[in-house]
Amino acid sequence: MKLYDYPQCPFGQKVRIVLAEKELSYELANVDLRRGEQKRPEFLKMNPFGKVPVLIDEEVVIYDSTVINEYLEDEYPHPRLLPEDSQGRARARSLEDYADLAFILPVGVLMNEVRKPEAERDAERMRKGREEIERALGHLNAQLGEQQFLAGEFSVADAAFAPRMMVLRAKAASS
Ligand SMILES: N[C@@H](CCC(=O)N[C@@H](CS)C(=O)NCC(=O)O)C(=O)O
Repeated sequence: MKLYDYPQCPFGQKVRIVLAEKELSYELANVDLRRGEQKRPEFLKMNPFGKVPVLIDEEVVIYDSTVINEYLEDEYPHPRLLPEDSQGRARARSLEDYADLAFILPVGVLMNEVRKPEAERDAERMRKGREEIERALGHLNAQLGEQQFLAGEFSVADAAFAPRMMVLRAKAASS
């Protein structure tokens, strides 16, 4: 297998967690997003949206982290990263979607601002970002309750939250 990715991309990280959990070996091809390599014609042939990650498994080309993780689950079911029952599967998938849209994106917005020199930061954007992250963390805590994982055993939902959660923890520890 070959994974086209960019090291800091949280969506690629989601896929790499799943590949690691399933102990699958793969070749990593770094796509330099800063140089626009994702918009080159050769790359657009694999993903018309011009985004990483993209996975190639023999003749199969798959883009979008959620679709890639579904493919890996279908093709390499051990260990299982989705619950067996449809209710549990729906829960894991919904929480993975929530991680992508309501958590990964605002953390990215906040990180972009924090990277800038203090005088250039957009205070309003940071405030909104923090608010959205807090809302997402509140939802996450309510969903977790006393459980260690979001949908029974470790699943694609936990894999989706983990990368940005680690960035937030590192940021909190250093500030
Ligand atoms: N829904 C996609 C989102 C992928 C995505 O947004 N990738 C970003 C990097 S983290 C990207 O390739 N951006 C380049 C661009 O938009 O030009 C997924 O889950 O794979």
